[in-house]
Amino acid sequence: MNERYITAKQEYEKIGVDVEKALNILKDIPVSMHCWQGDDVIGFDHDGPLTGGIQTTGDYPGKAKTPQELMDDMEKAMSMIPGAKKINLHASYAIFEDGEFVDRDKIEPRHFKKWVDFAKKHHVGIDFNPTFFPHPKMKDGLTLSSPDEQIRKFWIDHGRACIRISQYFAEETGVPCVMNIWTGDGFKDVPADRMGPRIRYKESIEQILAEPFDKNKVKPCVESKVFGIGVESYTAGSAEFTLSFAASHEGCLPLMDNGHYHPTELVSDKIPALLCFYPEIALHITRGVRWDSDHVLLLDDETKEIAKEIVRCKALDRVYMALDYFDASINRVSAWVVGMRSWQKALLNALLMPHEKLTDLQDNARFTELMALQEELKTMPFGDIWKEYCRRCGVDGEMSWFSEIEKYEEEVLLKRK
Ligand code: RNT
Ligand code: ZN
Repeated sequence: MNERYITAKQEYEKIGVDVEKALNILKDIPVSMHCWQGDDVIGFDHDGPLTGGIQTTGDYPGKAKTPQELMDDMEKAMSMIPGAKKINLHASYAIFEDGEFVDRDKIEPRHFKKWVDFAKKHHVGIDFNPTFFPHPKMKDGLTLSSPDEQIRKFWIDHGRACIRISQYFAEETGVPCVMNIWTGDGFKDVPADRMGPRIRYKESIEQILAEPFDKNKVKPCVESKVFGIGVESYTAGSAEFTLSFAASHEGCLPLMDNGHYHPTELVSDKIPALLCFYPEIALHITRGVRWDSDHVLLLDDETKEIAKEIVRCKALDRVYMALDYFDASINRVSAWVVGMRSWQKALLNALLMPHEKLTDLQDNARFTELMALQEELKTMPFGDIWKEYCRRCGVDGEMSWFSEIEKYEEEVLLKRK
């Protein structure tokens, strides 16, 4: 333990914060790292391009093109990130061997066996996502809400296959699998019927959830969205739709992606509202710049505020946290490391606050002191605690991890075809 940590710890003790307790809590909070940052959301079951209202921009060299490359890159990133982790997969990352190929409605647990081996090697759980985008069976931009019954059936079967795979992940890893349903279904221009697609979407999700599963092992979620690229006027899975769906279907969680709201809406404020009603909720943590741009997560004000709400609400065991962004313009391994470390910092910052004292000031209407104390907290010696936390987790607490990235880029990424 270094001098600076000891002094910083004393500073926090003066305001009533137990630093050791904070560090112990933090290291066990599982944060789900999304595999799709590593290959620009392409996957292994088709040749791109990415469609469905989402887009990556940039052409940085060295992206992972095979399962082995993706796993190598994730492993490299994970070695520089402190704290407990999960990995987050999409169905499009199924691994086919010996020339086999099956379409998404027919995928099986065995197509993910290598991912299970990878998860076991790193002692992490797996979260999962059916992939309702880039695929010929997306008809006129619609999947689960399509008016074409055959199309809907294909995607319902895909969802059901994903429930079975999610259960397999949970059983193999011993960690519950959060299975998130997101579709970009919607229209570019003013629709004639806004309710029809939503009724069909509702019934399709119900049919997916009719697949038998153990509610303690599989945690299905529905993720909302405002709009996508080329789908600007209407999204079937709007905020009201998904919240109402989750509220009326036991065992289904709402998933909030903070890039999926109007620019002045804040997910930090929505978290405590939802926690009043739902036993568990899920998050996609991202950084939207002017729109749902999915920039790499940074330690900005809203990121800190989201973490604060989870901690303040004593909901660390009720909120499933996953990162969701994809930047193709910078080193992709560094993108993971920076984003995951930023979220760890946000959680640490939240854990290093005297929440009871702050709440007491609010409840006693001592708003002048509340404001003053909240401002003081911003200049506490946070960095010294962060460095000690990283040291204990066996990762670099300063920036020398970046030379590892440069070395990996030179020796591995730039040598890829
Ligand atoms: C898209 C959603 C969705 C995807 C991932 C790849 O806007 O955020 O969660 O980013 O499933
Ligand atoms: Zn998302």
